[in-house]
Amino acid sequence: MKKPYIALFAALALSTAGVYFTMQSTHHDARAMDMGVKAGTLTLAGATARFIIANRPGTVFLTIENAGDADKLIAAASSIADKVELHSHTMDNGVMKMRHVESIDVAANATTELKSGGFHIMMFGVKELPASGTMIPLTLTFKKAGKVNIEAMVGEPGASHSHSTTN
Ligand SMILES: [Cu+2]
Repeated sequence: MKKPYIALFAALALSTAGVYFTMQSTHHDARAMDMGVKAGTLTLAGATARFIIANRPGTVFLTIENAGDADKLIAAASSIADKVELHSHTMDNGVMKMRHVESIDVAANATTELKSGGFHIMMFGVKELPASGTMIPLTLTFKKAGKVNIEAMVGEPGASHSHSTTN
């Protein structure tokens, strides 16, 4: 009587292992993102994307840890967006303004944070609003580290970034 159960358990264990190895061997998934994606001396972690409503630009924040020489984030792209830009936020007479920048410096042996009120990545022309909790693909290009594929977790639309406030 017990044998079928053991066989079933073994089959389940094997299929679980199969899924695990598939996830490990494919490009970066949510689990890998938690650990950070490594590229040369860089570790990219905690990428999150925020979308307010369809046809409005989405914002991406992440942390770039650099264990080596200075680098530069020079471009970003995504298969779900028409255009992805690097932006800065600066205070201008008490008003937060954003500006399209050519690059974002990644300091040597330091952590660079792309965050609300600072440097960030903006996605334009995202036709279908990604559901919160899903992962969206993003390719970041660094001057030294080259192209790095990451995935950003889509956050709640309510906690979104706006260009006219500090949020
Ligand atoms: Cu912006």
